[in-house]
Amino acid sequence: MTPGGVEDGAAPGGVEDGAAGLGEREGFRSGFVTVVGRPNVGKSTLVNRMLGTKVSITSASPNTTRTRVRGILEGEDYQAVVVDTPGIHRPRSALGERLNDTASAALDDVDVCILVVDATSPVGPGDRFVASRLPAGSVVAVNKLDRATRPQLLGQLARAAEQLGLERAEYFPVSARTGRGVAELAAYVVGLLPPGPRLYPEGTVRDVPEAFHLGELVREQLLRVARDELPHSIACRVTEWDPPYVRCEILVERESQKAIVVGRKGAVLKAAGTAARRSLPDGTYLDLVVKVERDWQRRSDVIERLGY
Ligand SMILES: Nc1nc2c(ncn2[C@@H]2O[C@H](COP(=O)(O)OP(=O)(O)OP(=O)(O)O)[C@@H](O)[C@H]2O)c(=O)[nH]1
Ligand SMILES: [Mg+2]
Repeated sequence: MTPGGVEDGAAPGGVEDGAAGLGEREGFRSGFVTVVGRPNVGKSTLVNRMLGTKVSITSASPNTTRTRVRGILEGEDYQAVVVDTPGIHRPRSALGERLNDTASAALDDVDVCILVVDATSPVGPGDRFVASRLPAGSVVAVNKLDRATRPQLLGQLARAAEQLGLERAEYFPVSARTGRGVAELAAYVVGLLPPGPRLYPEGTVRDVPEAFHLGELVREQLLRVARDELPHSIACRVTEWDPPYVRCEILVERESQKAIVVGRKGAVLKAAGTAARRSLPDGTYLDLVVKVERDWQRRSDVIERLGY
């Protein structure tokens, strides 16, 4: 059996059904909240924090997120589809170009944009480039508040307001890591949603195919041990989804990288498998297979096959 929908193509249930479709009350509001910014500013950590659960993987290296990842934030009278996106950057490979295209496309159809900037590093050309593509009324989250001193934070808020060139923007200091300020940000964003129907059945947490999500969890574990260029070279793809048997391929670009990912006596691979299995039903057999796919980052056919 091949994994159902490795591609991110599943239409949200009931969108076509219109306002009556999923039993929402009068005055219901809904829409898309897209989170954008440079790599590594904490977009995925923030999305997870807003949703109270992990929908998107995070790591200390840039360009971790490679696809649009949708999580659903809901209350009695609203449903927000919170969309995590790849960090927008100066691309150096076909993969990098794909990530930028994905992030840009996510800006086409949004109700609210959250631009995330890092409180601990200066607002720079990368932030301004992203900001220049955002609609008026976007929301700026100045993240990593836990690591910034008060003067640093105040300086960053002033610089963001002055340099990002965003009209009618609101600024929120937050720490995605500790959660500080995130409830206020989420409440503000929910208040901006237009009237609209429920977009997903009540209780939906994320719109990411299970097989793809599992591959991501495996990759997240491997990113913890990866250094230098290796994070960019790792890709994970579930090639068989036949519970309790699940097979996940791990691609790297060179033999030397394979040795790192496998680890001494298979220790790294084993630890990654154990951690990833925690999110699978008991008794699942997770088969991890490492393969060398030379320079896959530069090959659009492989990028396509990986679902990026
Ligand atoms: N101290 C601190 N670190 C944070 C905070 N938010 C995120 N981080 C760290 O910043 C790093 C990047 O976080 P991600 O959420 O993966 O960043 P991202 O913007 O999604 O990155 P890409 O997907 O690569 O574009 C990780 O090491 C996070 O733990 C925060 O509020 N405080
Ligand atoms: Mg991310």
